[in-house]
Amino acid sequence: MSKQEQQEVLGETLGPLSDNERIKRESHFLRGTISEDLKDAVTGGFTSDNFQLIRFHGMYQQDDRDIRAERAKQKLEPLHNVMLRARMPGGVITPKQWLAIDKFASEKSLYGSIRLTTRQTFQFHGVLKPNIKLMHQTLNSIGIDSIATAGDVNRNVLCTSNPVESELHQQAYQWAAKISEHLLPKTNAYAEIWLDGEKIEETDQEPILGDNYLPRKFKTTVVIPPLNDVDVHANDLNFVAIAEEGKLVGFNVLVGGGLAMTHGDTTTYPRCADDFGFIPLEHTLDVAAAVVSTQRDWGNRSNRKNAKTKYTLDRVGIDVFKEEVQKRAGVKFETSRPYTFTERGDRIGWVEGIDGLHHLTLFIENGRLLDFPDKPLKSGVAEIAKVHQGDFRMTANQNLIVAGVPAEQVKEIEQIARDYRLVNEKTSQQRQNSMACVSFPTCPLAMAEAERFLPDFVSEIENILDNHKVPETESIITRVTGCPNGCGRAMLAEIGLVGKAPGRYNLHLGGNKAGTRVPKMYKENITVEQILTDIDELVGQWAQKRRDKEAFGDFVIRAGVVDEVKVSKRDFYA
Ligand code: SRM
Ligand code: SF4
Repeated sequence: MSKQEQQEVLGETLGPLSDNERIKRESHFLRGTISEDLKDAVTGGFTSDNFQLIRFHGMYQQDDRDIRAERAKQKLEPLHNVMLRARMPGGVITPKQWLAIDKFASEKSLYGSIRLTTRQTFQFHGVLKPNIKLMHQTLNSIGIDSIATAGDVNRNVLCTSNPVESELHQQAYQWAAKISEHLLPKTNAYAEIWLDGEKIEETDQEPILGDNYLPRKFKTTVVIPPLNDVDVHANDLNFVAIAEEGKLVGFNVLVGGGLAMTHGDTTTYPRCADDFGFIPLEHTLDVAAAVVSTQRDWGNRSNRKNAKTKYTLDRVGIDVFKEEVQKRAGVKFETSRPYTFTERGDRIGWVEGIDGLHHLTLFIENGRLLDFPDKPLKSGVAEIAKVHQGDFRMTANQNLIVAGVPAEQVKEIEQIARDYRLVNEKTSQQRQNSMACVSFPTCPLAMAEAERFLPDFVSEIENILDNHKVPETESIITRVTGCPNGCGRAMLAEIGLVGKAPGRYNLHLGGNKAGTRVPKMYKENITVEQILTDIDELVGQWAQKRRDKEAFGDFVIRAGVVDEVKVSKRDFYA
């Protein structure tokens, strides 16, 4: 490689470093002046550097956008508060932990809700400055932290949450937990700031993440085919479990997925991950560290919009990146072992695992657990937690599994779930397969409604399906994100709405059931009325002209409504 090529691979020719790089460098291993800022009672917020740094500790500064203008009129600063996102590899949480987070959300957060996320964890919204330390100490007392659930680090590691094949799930879950630990920041900053821990500067070394941490957020999953419930193609690094006779023997490794883009910037695009090949189990942690460190050294630190692994792969070439990972990990990827993904959703209702235990998946619309006037959902889960002897699993589809229920307790749990409206047989397949990000009022980046818009939008889609006599057993994977960042994973949906402005969205079509295809933009910046008119027309065509059980996302491509996105960099905007 010539010197110039080397510099290009290292990203040295991409321009001056972004300000986030300065913030990380000067942060003294993520400490900044957060502790001092916490004591400043004059403002409810954090200074600009700490505003970024608290993310590495799992928090975002927010304010309620519904009341922002009103407060400004009254010459008040926005009602600053933080959102916290916990670190829960594989989404596993015990009933005791649940009861503690339920209590904290009820007593100390502005909204009183627990929000299950698309990455298998929960968020508290609306925690005011005086309660932040208490929040971390409460979590710590029950064995939960929020380290590295945000910021330029490896985030919460996902793992297929379907516990039916319990033994395999258990093994996969243990790997998710190990990978999470292995890639975690080593600085003691979290313990010092939030848990009043002793200052231990000897630990100030980051052998994997590097002293300046990663160029951008980094996401990892462990998935058990044929279920792609974690949506691997939204993630930088994925370990696809390969089993022989029910025992995990290794992983196929997929690198470079990600869904975000920026309106009007065609250098940004959603992209599926590439298959690097198979590795035996014992190389898992080395490969994880090698992918992370290659991205650490080669990722774009000048332009944060082009900083994720997906862009590094497209800039340096997949083969060059893969070769470097092999070199750093000291392994050679073997030919990928065969596997297929067939579906993504959670199986709502009861299933019996191979170990004879029972698992109840509760559909939680938008993942929002709150006591609604007609549905006391949050109290219902707390009541289950009081008697449940197994654990809970948060899914990557914002649902909750009551896992590991012995046969003799099934009736009791079922009764509680029914009493609190956590079970509703009338919920359609369509609703179960629809999802939205948080968006308004808490998300500062929201351009259009998502969570608050989804329930009525789904009702309209249900009517359309009904009018065209689509059987109730069928549905179209429909997702809404309030802006092009893609938190609701609309860029892997059959119908994807991407927020553009209040009441206006870009309409994308053509994802598939397995989640292995990015949908293409069909129309830009259109109203909800227009979207429903278009969907009505297209569902009508689908219902009449589909072949066998052809899915909607496949039909719109075959019928030429949109082109297939095969290679994002080439096809997404073509
Ligand atoms: Fe996200 C930023 C919510 C999953 C891509 N995301 C945000 C913030 C924190 C807004 C901000 O930066 O201030 C949102 C907070 C809203 C709120 O009030 O809670 C937010 N993201 C969420 C959650 C809660 C959506 C949900 O409805 O469940 C999900 C939390 C996941 C978790 O537990 O860790 C969430 N975010 C995702 C996903 C989906 C996934 O990972 O499977 C994506 C797309 C996949 C990807 O990363 O490519 C996603 N979020 C983003 C981005 C764009 C990143 C990029 O590559 O440019 C941002 C903005 C950013 O980082 O600059 C963002
Ligand atoms: Fe906020 Fe946009 Fe993510 Fe929705 S997609 S939560 S609006 S950042």
